[in-house]
Amino acid sequence: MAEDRFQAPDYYNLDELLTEEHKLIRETVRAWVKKEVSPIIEEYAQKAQFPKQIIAGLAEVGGFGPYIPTEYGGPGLDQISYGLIMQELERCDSGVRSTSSVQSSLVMYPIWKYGNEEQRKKYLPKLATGEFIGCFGLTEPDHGSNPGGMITNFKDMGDHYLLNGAKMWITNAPIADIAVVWAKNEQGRIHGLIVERGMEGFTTPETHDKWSLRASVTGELVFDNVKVPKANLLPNKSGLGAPLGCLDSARYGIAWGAIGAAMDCYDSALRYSKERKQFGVPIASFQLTQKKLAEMITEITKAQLLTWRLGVLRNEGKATSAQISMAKRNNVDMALKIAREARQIHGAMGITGEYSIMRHMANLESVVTYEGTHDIHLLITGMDVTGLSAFKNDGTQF
Ligand code: TGC
Ligand code: FAD
Repeated sequence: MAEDRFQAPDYYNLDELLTEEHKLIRETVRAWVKKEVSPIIEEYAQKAQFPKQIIAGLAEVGGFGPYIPTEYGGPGLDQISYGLIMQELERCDSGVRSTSSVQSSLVMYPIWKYGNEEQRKKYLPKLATGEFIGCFGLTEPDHGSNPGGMITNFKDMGDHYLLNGAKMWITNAPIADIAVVWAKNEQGRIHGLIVERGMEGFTTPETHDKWSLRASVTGELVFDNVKVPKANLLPNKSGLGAPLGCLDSARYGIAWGAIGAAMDCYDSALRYSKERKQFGVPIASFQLTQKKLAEMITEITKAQLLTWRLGVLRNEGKATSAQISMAKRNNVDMALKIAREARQIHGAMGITGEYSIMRHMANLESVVTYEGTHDIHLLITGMDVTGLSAFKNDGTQF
């Protein structure tokens, strides 16, 4: 990839809404990304490998559990700081942000919120430093948008639980030391279990041939009569609301992350259009190019405002799941459209690894699907404003 020349757009002076601490955290992550990740990310994406060597640095800049309290090894930051970290990571690559999202919101968050003190002390400090990598198993081969239909199950065998089933499309599964797995008990109630690598009957085959999130590793979780100690059940919340609560935190991070990807595409397109000449003039002087750039910066600015406000609501404990859902959907859709327009502005160069655009575009095709597809999020907003669920659409609610 060409030198990382990123300049962050801030059309509405939104920096004035940030504290000095927020700006320091953002600059620290941005500098680390430019020095350590930007120079290698394209090579790893091309090779379809996760750059494991970034784990320690990611932990140092607060990428693992930004809001986890210091007593459990986390940095204890607020929600705006968490968002800014996600923005800076995804500015480089959605896969890097994914690594951080899963560890923070889908593994550390449930252990912190639904676990007991022994589980918190045992796992959180090691997850915060990256000594342990975690993954989150909710999706199954036949249950993606409808996780409530899951068939992975566990039986009470007296001194342990016996876990059977399979999860699919799991970020970090092949490299994970632990997995937070959602499964039904004999009464059909969903619970979270911590499954550790090395438990007999637990395997994590890798998913190959992805055209998206190539610098992030994805796999399956297969449970064949796995004996899980009773101490590994998360005791403080059960039901579908438990995994969905984790998704609230992760979707919030994605809303910020998508702005990062969009900012990178816009910044690159703006610079390229001023440097690239056709018909004797910079392509930035053509009205059709300016229309694209003007629409991009408008949409980025709207997303920045929406997401900053959501962060304030999260800090106050007032953000609803539906508000988070709206920001995830809007911002990922916005970033995907900007990536496609930016690709056009770069002409043929836009399809090469010389620029980050095509990688962002391909990555965002996963981001628009995981953590709830675009259409599922439309239906969440639809349900919130009408009070009527369109998910099952079987007429029983009328
Ligand atoms: P529904 O009947 O509406 O709700 C069941 C229970 O859950 C509660 N609830 C929530 N609680 C907390 N946060 C939320 N966001 C919640 N949404 C709902 C709800 O109140 C209810 O509680 P209770 O006490 O009444 O039982 O459930 P449903 O079966 O109709 O499904 C609703 C739907 C479709 C919105 C939900 O299932 C959904 O969000 N589906 C999308 C699935 C999804 O997002 N999967 C993500 C998998 S993880 C992933 O993709 C990681 S990618 C990682 C990366 O690399 O970054
Ligand atoms: P489906 O649910 O089969 O949906 C297919 C299509 O049908 C979509 O367009 C959807 O919008 C539409 N649809 C479904 N239901 C409705 C409805 N009621 N009304 C209208 N349209 C509907 N999961 C995890 O648990 N952990 C992870 O770490 C994880 N990481 C992932 C990493 C990657 C790279 C990817 C691609 C996925 C990951 N996922 C993970 C899975 C992800 O959450 C699911 O792919 C997603 O929830 C959608 O499920 P699905 O792919 O089965 O699609």
